[in-house]
Amino acid sequence: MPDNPSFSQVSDFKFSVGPWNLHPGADPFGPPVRRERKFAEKLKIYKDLGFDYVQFHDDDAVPDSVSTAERVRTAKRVKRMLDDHGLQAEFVAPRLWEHPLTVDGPITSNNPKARQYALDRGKRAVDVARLLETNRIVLWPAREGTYIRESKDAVQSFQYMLEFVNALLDYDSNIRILGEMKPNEPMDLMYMPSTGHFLSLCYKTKDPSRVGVLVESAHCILLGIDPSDEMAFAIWHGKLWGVHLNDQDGLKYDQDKAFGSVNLRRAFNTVDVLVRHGYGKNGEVVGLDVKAMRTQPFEKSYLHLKHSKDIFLALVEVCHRIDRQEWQAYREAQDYEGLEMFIVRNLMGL
Ligand code: 3MF
Ligand code: MG
Repeated sequence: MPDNPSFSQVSDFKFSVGPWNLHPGADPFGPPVRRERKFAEKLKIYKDLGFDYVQFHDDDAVPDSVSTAERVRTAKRVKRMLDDHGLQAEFVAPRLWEHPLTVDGPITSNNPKARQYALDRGKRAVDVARLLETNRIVLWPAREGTYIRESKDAVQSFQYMLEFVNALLDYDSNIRILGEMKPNEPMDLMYMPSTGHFLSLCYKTKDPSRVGVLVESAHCILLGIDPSDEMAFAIWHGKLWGVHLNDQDGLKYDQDKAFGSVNLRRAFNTVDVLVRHGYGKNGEVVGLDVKAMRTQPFEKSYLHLKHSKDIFLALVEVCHRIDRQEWQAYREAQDYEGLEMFIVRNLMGL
């Protein structure tokens, strides 16, 4: 069957990763086991592996230790390094979870000083984004929830989140804000656990056309829902502006495993929804948020990036090759046992 022209082609897909995706392997129970690579070494690996974009937290580009006077110069140096490697910045995300003022979630904190910190940090991220020449700001509200329910007023907290987004929209009329929602970790319960929650906030902002979402596979799995459905929901709103692809073995801690490595069929459905809806044709990037296993030696601790990208592209091929007429016939006959075997056969290459 000929390719459907509205489908994304392999060439429509541009890939990104963040500096934290090449990491020394520390986890909450043990120290680093590998050397930290220099930023330039990371950029070279990204380029060699065929990535086009880099994801940033504000301090990945401009560390907190850099003085205000030096910020612009530092960010410009990072931009030049990107240029030198033929890479672009995909987004900048304000790091809103490490400073002492963020312990109780700075945006929804009861402490006005913490809320002011969130705003200042958000604006700093926008400044960095401008210098890196991207207009995408990702908001992962790491601690915007509660340790105990009685500690905050939930209605007031939603209002604080709306005011935060509005303040950033006001600060720069060019930026777009992509909410990356997650149901838990580091908090027990988040105020906006799902894409749907953030989308409903988006329509209350002063400029909904500049607010959308980034959907991460693992976050959906932690929520007990299917990533492809969550992406479909955002696509239906015209608001799937970013993805973080990875995999996750059930309702555990956030694992950031290589894309497709746990559940290939779930990964296929994810790729299929992106391919069928032309993801990437309007500049959307295929972001990975994956981590190397702690057992990997330094020399091989980039393979999770390569493998995730290879699996994604192999699944794009399956999407193009699979017999859509046969698929449709199973649907029409309501022969779902047959459809299931058809999908599994295609995934096994049989
Ligand atoms: C948390 C995440 C983060 C965010 C990143 C950008 C390390 O579960 O997925 O990745 O994606 O901070 O907002
Ligand atoms: Mg992520």
